[in-house]
Amino acid sequence: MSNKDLQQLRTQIDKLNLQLLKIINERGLLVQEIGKLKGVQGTNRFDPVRERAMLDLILQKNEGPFETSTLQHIFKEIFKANLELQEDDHRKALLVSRKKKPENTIVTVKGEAIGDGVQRFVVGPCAVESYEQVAEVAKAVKKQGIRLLRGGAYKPRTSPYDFQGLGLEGLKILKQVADEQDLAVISEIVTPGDIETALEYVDVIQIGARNMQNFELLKAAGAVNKPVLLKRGLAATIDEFINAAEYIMSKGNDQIILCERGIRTYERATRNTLDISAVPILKKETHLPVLVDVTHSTGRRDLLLPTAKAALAIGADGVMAEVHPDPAVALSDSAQQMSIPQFEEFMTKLKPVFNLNL
Ligand SMILES: [Mn+2]
Repeated sequence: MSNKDLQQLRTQIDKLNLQLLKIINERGLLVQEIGKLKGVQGTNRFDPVRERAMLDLILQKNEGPFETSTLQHIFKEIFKANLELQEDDHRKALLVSRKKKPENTIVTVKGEAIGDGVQRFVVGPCAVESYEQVAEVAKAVKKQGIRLLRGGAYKPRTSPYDFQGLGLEGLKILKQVADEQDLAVISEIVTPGDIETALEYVDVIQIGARNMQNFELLKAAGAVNKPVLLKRGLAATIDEFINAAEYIMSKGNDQIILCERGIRTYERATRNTLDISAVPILKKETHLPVLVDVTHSTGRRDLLLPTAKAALAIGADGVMAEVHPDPAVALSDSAQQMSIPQFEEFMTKLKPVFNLNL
């Protein structure tokens, strides 16, 4: 074979490479279109039956010189790349993603700009039990320069026989105390039907861990003009958490605060396992503020301070913790709520370490 022949053959190869390139990209475009259709229909992007049929067709039509198994391997790689292309496209499209909006979302609640770089605290009792109880905690919260008061009026409990919360009466108490002390109220709502009523009483609607994938509730919260604090589900992946936030934002409400609250693992030393690395991942993947709930992630009073330090050090926009005037008699979460003196000590130990602007 002369050098000239070799050159000619190589030119032909180059031509074929360009044709392959064009065909592979054309295929990619078609697959993206299919992905959009599937997105609308809500069907799974990966369809193994369809993939098997495509591989069988290659087997039928292969005339060589390549072995069918070799070709099937090459095609399998093409299929994989195409599937990834669909998923990239899908992620790009998420409204909560950094890809969609590179700058941080700041959620302003009664003048408190959550996500502006200053780390904040959300503190209050687990459950609203009485006016006196909430008022006492609120005073201690305000004394620390904190303006975000939490409290549960509707309590989704593990057992139906446990205290279920005061309901609307609880929201009224929170609102009264917050008005008296000029604080903002964050409280959980558990049914879509209660959202309208809650607007009158709360400054932030909380969607709790057990309801993170209650899609009707997410959609209802997405349809109102009120900030939403969304907690990560107890067995939810970060991707599922992000998609839950997307449910809210897809309905028009972009005032969303995410809250990591621990996930269920095999570890029993803590009530849940605080997934601390979720914080920078969520900050990277989304433009939303991220809080860490140290009370429910640990379930242990002795771990509140070290986990709060970890949360602030890793870049959380705030820390959520529960405080009760007399934790021993609390109707819920008595093992992990701080007493008021314990809370004061907690804040005293955090203030010199972090720039909390308090
Ligand atoms: Mn609690």
